[in-house]
Amino acid sequence: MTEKLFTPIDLGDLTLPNRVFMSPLTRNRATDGDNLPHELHQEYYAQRAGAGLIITEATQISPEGKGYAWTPGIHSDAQVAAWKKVTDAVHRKGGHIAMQLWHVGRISHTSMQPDGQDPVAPSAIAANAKTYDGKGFVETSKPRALETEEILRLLQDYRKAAENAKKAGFDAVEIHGANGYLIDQFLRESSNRRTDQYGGSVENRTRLLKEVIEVVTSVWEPKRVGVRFGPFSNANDVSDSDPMALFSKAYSIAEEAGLGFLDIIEGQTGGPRDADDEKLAELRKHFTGVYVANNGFDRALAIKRVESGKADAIAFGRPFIGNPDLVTRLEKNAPLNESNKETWYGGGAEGYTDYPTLEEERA
Ligand code: 8OZ
Repeated sequence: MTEKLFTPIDLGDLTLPNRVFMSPLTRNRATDGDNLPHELHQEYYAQRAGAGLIITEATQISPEGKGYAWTPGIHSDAQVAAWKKVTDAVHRKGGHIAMQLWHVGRISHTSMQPDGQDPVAPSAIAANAKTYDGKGFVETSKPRALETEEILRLLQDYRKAAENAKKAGFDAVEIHGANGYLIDQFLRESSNRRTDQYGGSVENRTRLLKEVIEVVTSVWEPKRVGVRFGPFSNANDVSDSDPMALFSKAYSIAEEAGLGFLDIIEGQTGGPRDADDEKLAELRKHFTGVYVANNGFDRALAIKRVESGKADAIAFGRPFIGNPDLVTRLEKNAPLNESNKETWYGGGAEGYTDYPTLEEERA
C-alpha cells in the first residue's frame, strides 16, 4: 500500500509528485555584496529535487529587506540570472521549486542595510532578538517606522520580486508571513502600534498582508502562491493577545484571494512540537486550499497527519539538510542522517552538498 504522503497533489494546474515538501531553510551561503546563489546552490537544490515541492531559503525582495549575512536576494538582474540556473538544475532533475519572498523588517542591523540606514518596521520598537552579521551574533538595530506613503513603494518591491521570481523560472512563490519578520511584525500587537490604516484593529494589522497578496497575485496565478504563517510562534519577539482572531482573518484573506497553499509552522519555530491541534484545526476551517503542515514531523506522524486529512502535505526542514533523498528514505523507511548543526549556517560545500543518498551510502 502506498501511503497518501507519497501520492501526487495538485497545486492549481501543477501536479506535484508527492506530499513531502522541503521547508524554506536559511543556509547563509550566497555571495557577499551582490547576494547571489551560485554553483553550490544549484547542486544543493538539484540534489533535493525529489521533494514534492522545494521552497527556497528566505530570499530578500529588496536590499532593505536583508537582515543576515550571505542570504540571497531576488531584486537584481544578476540574482534573477543566478536563480535561473538553480531552477533549471532542479527542473532537469524533474523537481519543482517555489521561491520564498522575504522582508526582514526590524530583524536586521544597520551594518547590513543600504547606506547603514535604520531597518524599517511598522513601529519604531526594537526587537529583543539577535541577528548574524557575518562576524557574530549582534542585537538587532532599533528600526524606524515606515511612513504610510512608503507602503506603496514597499508593495512595488514585492511586485518586482514576484516578477523576478517568475523570470527566474520558479514554479510558485511563498510569501514569508511568519517568524517575526516584516509581515508578521505588522500582524502582531507587540510590534505594531501604528495609528494609521495599517495598525490597531485586526483588519488594519492584516492590511499589509492583504495588499502584498494582491500585488503578488497580480503577477502570479493565485494557485501558484502560498503564505507561511506561524500562528502560535513567538520567534523574533512577536506576540499577540488573540492569535485565533488574528489568524482566522489572515487565513480568510488567503482564502478570498484564492491562494494555492498555506505553509503553517505548528508550534514554535525550531522548537518542540507543542502545537495545539484543536486550535490549528479551528483555524484551518478558514482556508480550503492546500494545507502544508510543518515543524518537527517524523515519518510516522507525517504519514498519519496526511492519511487523516488533517494536512495535505508536510514540509520537512532539518531532515532535508542531512538527507538529499529524504522522500526515498521515508518511502523505504530507511534510516536518516543527522545533520551537523555547526554547518547549518554559512560556509561552503561541507554540510551542504556532501550528504550522501542511500544509494551512495550503500555503494
Ligand atoms: C534561521 C536563521 C535565519 C533566518 C526564518 C528566515 O526563521 C528564517 C531564518 C532562520 O524564517
